[in-house]
Amino acid sequence: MACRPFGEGPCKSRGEALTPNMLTRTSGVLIATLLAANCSKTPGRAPAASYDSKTGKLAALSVDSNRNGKVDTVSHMDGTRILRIEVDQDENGRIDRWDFYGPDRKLERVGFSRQNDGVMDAVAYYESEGVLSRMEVSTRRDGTFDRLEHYVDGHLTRTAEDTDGDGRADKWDEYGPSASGPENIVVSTSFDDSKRGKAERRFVYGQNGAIARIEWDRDGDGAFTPQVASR
Ligand SMILES: [Ca+2]
Ligand SMILES: [Ca+2]
Ligand SMILES: [Ca+2]
Ligand SMILES: [Ca+2]
Repeated sequence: MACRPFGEGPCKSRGEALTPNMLTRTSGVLIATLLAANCSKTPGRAPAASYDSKTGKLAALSVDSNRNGKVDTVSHMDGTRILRIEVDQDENGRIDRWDFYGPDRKLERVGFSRQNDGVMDAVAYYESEGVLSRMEVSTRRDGTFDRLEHYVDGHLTRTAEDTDGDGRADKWDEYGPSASGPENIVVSTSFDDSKRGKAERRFVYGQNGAIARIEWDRDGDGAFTPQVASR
């Protein structure tokens, strides 16, 4: 599936994102499973291998990782190199997760089907082993990724969203530390109401989540000024 990125704009939502647990779960367990299954001496439990008819190289390994007689994990291979691992964890016949590996054999990104229907609607990118740096979400589940989430040290820091599907971000949320818990909370939301390519209106929130003030950048210089109350 191709990711169609969109312009992010100057600022930076709130996500029904995947759980942190889900996000940081890398495929180490899977690889271990594959290797273990590969080395298994038990008849009937070895992974089924298929080979490229032209090159003769290993092309795929099908594994029944929980040994219930049903294949739940398919590793697509180029010989000994893993290209992609597809997992159908609940064994409903539709893939829940795709692990993509780069040429350096490192996990590059993980695709998720958040509704578990075989449609990849979120893709997580990792900067190093298991550390989430970015998430792309297709909120309409149509193959277009219209929401970006940025993470620092596993914490959501900002998002950009294309709410009207024109290919450009028009809504940004900034996140900051919470006084009451480890997860960041949204501190401001900016809107590009006039579709000029940068935010012009901004809600700034207090720690209780309520709007503390409204700010404007009507001239587009990047500097926001508080709305003056009219009377
Ligand atoms: Ca199984
Ligand atoms: Ca499934
Ligand atoms: Ca837009
Ligand atoms: Ca301004």
